[in-house]
Amino acid sequence: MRVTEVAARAFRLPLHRPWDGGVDRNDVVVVRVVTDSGLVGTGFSWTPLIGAGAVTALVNDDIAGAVVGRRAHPCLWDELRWHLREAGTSGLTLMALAGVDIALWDLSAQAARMSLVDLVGRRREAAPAYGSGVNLDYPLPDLVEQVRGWVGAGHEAAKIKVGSPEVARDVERVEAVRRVLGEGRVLMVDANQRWDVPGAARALEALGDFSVHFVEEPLPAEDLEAHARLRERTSVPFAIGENLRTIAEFERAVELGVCDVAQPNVVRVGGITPFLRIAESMARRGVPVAPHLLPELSGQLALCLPRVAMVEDIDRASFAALGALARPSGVEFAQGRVRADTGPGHGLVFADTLTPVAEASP
Ligand code: SMN
Ligand code: MG
Repeated sequence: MRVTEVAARAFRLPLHRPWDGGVDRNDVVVVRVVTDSGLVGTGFSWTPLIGAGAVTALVNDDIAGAVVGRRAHPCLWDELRWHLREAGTSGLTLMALAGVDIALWDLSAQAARMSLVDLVGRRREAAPAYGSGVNLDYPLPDLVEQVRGWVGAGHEAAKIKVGSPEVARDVERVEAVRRVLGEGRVLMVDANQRWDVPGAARALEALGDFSVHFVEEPLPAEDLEAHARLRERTSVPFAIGENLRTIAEFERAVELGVCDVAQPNVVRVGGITPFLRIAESMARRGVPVAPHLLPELSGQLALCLPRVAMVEDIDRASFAALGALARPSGVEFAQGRVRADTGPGHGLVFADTLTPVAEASP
């Protein structure tokens, strides 16, 4: 099976309620990889706000030519990363590579008449999930209502945003959410890199009464040394990784003792191929993996990982919730678990009615 065509197109997915920081949409770059067998693989890249045009151009201008004529197989990954090296070995390059890699995995699974989960290697029928929202700017009643909704949907764990200008505001919100969750459910907080070391130490101490299961991204993601300094000042476990890109970065974080839960994002690390390598490496080091966002693909990968933590059920921002899919993906969150029954490939079929980024108002 050889590749005859690779084409990327960017589409705009407006959010139901904007995320703070002016994020009113997610963009998805859909990558079609056509083969001489008649099979067509679908991949995607994704970004909340920045980079869809650049990713589309990288795929169409710089990756397609290196893939057409080749055997359609994800083992092309290392070669393609080398091919792209002059544009950088991280960031946008990996986001573009992800679109092609996911399509090549989709093709391999379709060719084997298997689901992606079964091709990668299903280790479990279901994985734990948690309710999650981008809610730092929500008034307290909205936050409480959101978390009540997750509990109502059967979630046993929830993650909310912290990092308010005043620690007292975070304390009030975490206290209110702990009350909704009761003692028995798991509560996690995500600071999205908003603190420095003293600020994080102060806030985490102030949250000490609420049994916080982990704090996510307490500090600027690239400053792993600062995480090591914070490690000396708090016993709250750290979940990091949504802004790490390479396996070397994940391994260094573990070496420094600052990665208790690893959260690679399958698009940001460059696709399923590097995602699985990172997951294997983390498992060897005893670190569970909680795939970041992208629930319809993360939910499938979680069923295959050697050591899985939890999958994020992001509030009203799955591809399905954003109206991006032509039919149900087969990935379902219910009663605090995620399951997948996708049919051949990864089962994601993007709707043909989406608004192209080029035609959307800025
Ligand atoms: C997050 C990051 C990017 C987009 C949406 C949400 C957040 C999370 O940090 O981990 O849920
Ligand atoms: Mg996060």
